Amino acid sequence: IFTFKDFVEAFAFMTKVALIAEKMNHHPYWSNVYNTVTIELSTHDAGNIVTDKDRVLAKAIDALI
Ligand code: H2B
Repeated sequence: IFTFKDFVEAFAFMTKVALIAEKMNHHPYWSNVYNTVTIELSTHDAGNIVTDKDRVLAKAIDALI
């Protein structure tokens, strides 16, 4: 769960994550309410388990913070 100052900051973060996700062809299950972004990472192709793809994406997301 990531919390930001306001919606603009939260959505700017989501935009950055979206570009990384698309580049990786690995897309998060997430939600946004105002200044909060909730992300749950799993690999659907592998039956919704956590794989190295999720770990790599998680690290890339954390590096944005
Ligand atoms: N994202 C996630 N989180 N898991 C996947 O298994 C996955 C994905 N597979 N993005 C990709 C797209 C696949 O469905 C497409 C067809 O490449």
